[in-house]
Amino acid sequence: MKAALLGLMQSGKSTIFSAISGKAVPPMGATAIEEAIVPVPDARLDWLETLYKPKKKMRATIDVLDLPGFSFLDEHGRAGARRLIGQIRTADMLVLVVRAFDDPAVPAYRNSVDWKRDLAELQTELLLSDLELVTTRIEKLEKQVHKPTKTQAHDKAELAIQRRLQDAIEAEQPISSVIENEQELAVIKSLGFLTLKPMAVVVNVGEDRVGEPIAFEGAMPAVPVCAKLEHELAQLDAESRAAFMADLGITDSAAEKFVQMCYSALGLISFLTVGPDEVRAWPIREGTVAVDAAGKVHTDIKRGFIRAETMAYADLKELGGEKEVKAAGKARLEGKEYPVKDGDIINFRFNV
Ligand SMILES: Nc1nc2c(ncn2[C@@H]2O[C@H](COP(=O)(O)OP(=O)(O)O)[C@@H](O)[C@H]2O)c(=O)[nH]1
Ligand SMILES: [Mg+2]
Repeated sequence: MKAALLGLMQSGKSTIFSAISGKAVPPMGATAIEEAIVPVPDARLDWLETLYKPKKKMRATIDVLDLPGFSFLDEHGRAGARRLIGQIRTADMLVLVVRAFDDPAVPAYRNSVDWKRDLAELQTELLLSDLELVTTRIEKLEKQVHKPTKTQAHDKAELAIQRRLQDAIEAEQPISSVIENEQELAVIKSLGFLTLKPMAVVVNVGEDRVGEPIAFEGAMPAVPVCAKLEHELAQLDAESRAAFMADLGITDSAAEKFVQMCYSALGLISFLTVGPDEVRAWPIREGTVAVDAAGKVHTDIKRGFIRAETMAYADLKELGGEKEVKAAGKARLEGKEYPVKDGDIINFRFNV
C-alpha cells in the first residue's frame, strides 16, 4: 500500500514524513521524492511474540511518499509537475496535508492561514490534473479509433467513457458519479485518476492547539496533528517519549495516528500468522475471502487451498494458548469463501 503526502508548500509534509518514518526532514525546496517504509504498530504482534518466541516479528508496512509542494507548477515548471503527478498516480491513497499553525517565521500561502481554503485549492488542483488526463486521452483516442486495429472496439468504449468524465469535471461533478459499472471503474482506475483515490486530511495544528478536536464536515476523515511537536517527540528515546506524551495527553504517536487513518481510508484490516519462525501481520481489504488472503502469503497456498484453520486473536489472548482455544471449541475450519476478519489468526492448509 502506498500513501502519498500532498499539500501546498510549507504545510508541514516533510516534518510529518520525518515524524512518522524516523528519517531526517528533507530540506526545504527539495525536488526529490522521498520514500519511507513505515511499519504498522500492532500490539497484537507484540503479545504473540511473547507467546510464540519466534525468530522474526514482521509488521505490516505502508509506503509513504513525501512530495515537493503543490502547486508544483510555480515551483518546478511543467516537466517537474508531470513527473510528480506521474508518481502520485501510482499511489493507493492521498493524504492531503494542510496548514493550520500560525508561525510568523514560516510565510503562509496567500499570507493567511486558512486550512479549509487550502484544502479546497488542493482538491481543485487534483481535479485539474484529472481533466488534463482526460483531455490527453481523448485527443489520443480520437486519432486511434479510426484505425482498424485490434484495440479499436476497446478504444471506442474508452472514448465514450472519457467524454462522460470530461462533461462531469466541467460540470464540477465527481467523476465517480458518471462511472456506470465495475468494468468502467477498472479501466479508469488503471489510468490513475487522482480524484478517485481514497483520501484523508492531516490538519497540521499549532503547538498551542494540541489535543483540541477540529470541526470538519467533509466526506474525508480529517485528523489533527502537530507536526513540529510530533517530530520532536520522535527524536526522543521510548521512555522520555512516553513520559512527554502522557504529560501532553497524547495517546497515539504520529505514526500510529497516520497508519490508523490510512487503514480506515483504504478499508484495510489485518490477519495474522504465527509459528516458531515468525509472527506476522498481513494487511488486506475488508471483505477479502480466505482463498485470496492465502494468495497474499503465497500464490501456491492460494492454488492448493484446502482449508483455513482460524481462531480469533481475542480468544487466544483470553484463553492463553492454542490448546485451550481448541478445547473451548473456538478453533474453526473455514473454506475458500470465508470473509476474513480483523485479528483472525490463520493457518492455511494447502496441497500443491
Ligand atoms: N510552528 C510550527 N511550525 C511548523 C509545524 N510544522 C511544520 N512547521 C515548519 O514549517 C516549515 C515548513 O515545513 P515542511 O515540513 O518543510 O513543509 P513542506 O513544504 O510541506 O514539506 C518548516 O520550517 C517547519 O519547521 C508546526 O506544527 N508548527
Ligand atoms: Mg517538503
